[in-house]
Amino acid sequence: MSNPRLFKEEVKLRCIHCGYTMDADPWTFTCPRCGSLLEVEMPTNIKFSWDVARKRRFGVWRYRELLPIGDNIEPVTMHEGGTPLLRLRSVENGNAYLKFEGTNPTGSFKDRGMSFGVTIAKHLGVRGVIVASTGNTAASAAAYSARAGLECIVVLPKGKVAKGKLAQALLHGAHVTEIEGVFDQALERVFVEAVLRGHKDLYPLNSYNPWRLEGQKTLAFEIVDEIGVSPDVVIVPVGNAGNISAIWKGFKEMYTYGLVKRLPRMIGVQAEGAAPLVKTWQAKSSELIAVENPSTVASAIRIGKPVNWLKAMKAVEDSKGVFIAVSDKEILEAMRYLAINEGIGVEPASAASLAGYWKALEEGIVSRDELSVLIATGHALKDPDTIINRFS
Ligand code: AN7
Repeated sequence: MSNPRLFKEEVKLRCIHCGYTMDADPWTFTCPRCGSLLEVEMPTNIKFSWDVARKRRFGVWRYRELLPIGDNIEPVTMHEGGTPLLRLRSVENGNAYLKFEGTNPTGSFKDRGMSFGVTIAKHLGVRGVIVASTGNTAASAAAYSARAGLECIVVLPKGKVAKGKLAQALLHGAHVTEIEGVFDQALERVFVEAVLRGHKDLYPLNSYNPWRLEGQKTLAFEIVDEIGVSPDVVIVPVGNAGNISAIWKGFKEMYTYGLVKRLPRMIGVQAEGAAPLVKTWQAKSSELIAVENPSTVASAIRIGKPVNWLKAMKAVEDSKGVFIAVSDKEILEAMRYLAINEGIGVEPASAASLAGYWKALEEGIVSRDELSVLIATGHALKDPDTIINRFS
């Protein structure tokens, strides 16, 4: 039998800056014309029905027709996604739901994109995958590449990764390289090793890889699958800004296909000490205002130069949303609040979505009766040190 098609027919890559469009290619990460980021353009005519989809398990692969992957490609999966959407009963009569991504196989939303990305890597026949990470991407890449029988190389900022995440990367047998500096330097290193050198033996799975984000857009599909409509507001903690871009893409595609009648406002939340997108947004700047030495208790989003900044700016602008900064104190209060009042244990970065929701209510950006979905990106056990140091 001939090799199955990796991508569906008519899937394209499109530059988010100049609009240049090219054929689908797993190894092109920047626009050949202007160097900006690419996004996956789905075919206009797909066959999707909720009834057919709902015969499959709730999760990433339920929505196969809405993903660019070829019909006969076998996924590398651990039943990621299908996470609970929990009503926050105690939040001041608000109409807020929390999508608890901590229940994914490795404890964060990264598993959605990693299942998708490692499926591509396996099909390409590479030796392994490589990622820079603040922790969760490393944990997820390590587990999914182990499942696929691939090597995994992770580049981490030394001494700055929460223990649970480092432990997972080691447990699953990843080769760990630690570098001086923050995530942004680790990412530059991976880009040089995996992309600029052009060896094509290690598949890079950071979020400049537009294919990985296709797995993450299923967060939007699941929300609509469960509540039947688009919420009014979706609130997302933002680091490298891949997730907010992916979720918005998911909603937009459902709108294009007539699966929803309206779109939510996207609210991106950053920590005050690592808020390049809030600064760029407030200054209405057409260039990223980077943060040189990002600092926050929420180590997952301690990122000063988000690679997907332009995608995220567009998502927030097009959706009539906003970027909000919250302090470490507010993040820790929200984390403790969820744990004590709702029984939900999340890591600090994830609690930024509740802290952002509170701020948005206070500032009149969101009203209490609006249906708001808060993305809680990772599990509390990821970062036990913060819990023991701050709450005991
Ligand atoms: C719990 O693992 O960047 O805005 O290298 O782990 O898509 O980057 C993690 C990011 C939010 C931000 N919440 O998502 C990594 C990494 C948690 C996270 C984010 C991350 P993006």
